[in-house]
Amino acid sequence: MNLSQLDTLAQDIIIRAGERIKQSLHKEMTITEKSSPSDLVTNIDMETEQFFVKEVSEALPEHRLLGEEGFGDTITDWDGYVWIVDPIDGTTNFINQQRNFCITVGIYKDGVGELGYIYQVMTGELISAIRGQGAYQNGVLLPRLKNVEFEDSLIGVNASWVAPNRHIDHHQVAKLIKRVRGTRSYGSAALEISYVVTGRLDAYFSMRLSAWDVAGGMVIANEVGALCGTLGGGEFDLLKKQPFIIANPALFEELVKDYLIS
Ligand code: 2AM
Ligand code: CA
Ligand code: CA
Ligand code: CA
Repeated sequence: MNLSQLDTLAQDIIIRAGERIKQSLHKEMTITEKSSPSDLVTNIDMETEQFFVKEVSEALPEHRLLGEEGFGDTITDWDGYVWIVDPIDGTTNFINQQRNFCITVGIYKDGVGELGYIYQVMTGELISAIRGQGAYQNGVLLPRLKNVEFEDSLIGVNASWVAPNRHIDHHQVAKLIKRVRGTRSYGSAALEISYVVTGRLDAYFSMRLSAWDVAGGMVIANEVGALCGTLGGGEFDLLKKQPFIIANPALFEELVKDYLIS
């Protein structure tokens, strides 16, 4: 199967997974706490991931799958093809709002992101990318990002920017927030990444994200010239939970050096 056929298959599975989620909204769901009362999972998160595991293993038995809910494979290396899947990114939004959540998938080959997807289920917006072939919004080529100034920028923030934490200097963050045009908070990392790659936000930062939150988004980011990394500006390690930053190329370095590293 070539990359274009793999892309068609992946898009088909993602759209069908989204249909199943939409149908599930009419039924009662089961909500379970994971690590804390704000860290929830529903039966729909789990059933959606199981759907991916079934579809991928039937079509491509040699491909492995890493999913947030743990129904895929245990991944300790990146040999061969690995699908990195977040079946519902923004579970709290899914539960409380029945919108503003995404399915996001990255398909990596030997550790290199080849295909990336962020599907906003309730609006039908699908951002997709094949490495080296550009990023698309429902089939329409996305332009590369134009440089922006801090003063004209909108940045995605979440509680980890403002609640005290040992990683960042809150006086610097307050200066940043005063300098930019505005801040927004959407509650789904993948949704916010999709907003950065389409220029609706100019940066997004979160304190503790995992491979499944960002794998698809990083492939898309490359195709539009958005820069991704972790605190210190280094590469995001897909085997670790760590801070994640995505930004317009004109903002990335200054954002990390002057505002985020304490
Ligand atoms: P999730 O909905 O797939 O869990 C805001 O909560 C964003 O941070 C979401 O994209 C969410 O992904 C992600 N996130 C990562 N780890 C989280 C955690 N422990 N609790 C809540 N959200 C988490
Ligand atoms: Ca979760
Ligand atoms: Ca997630
Ligand atoms: Ca999730």
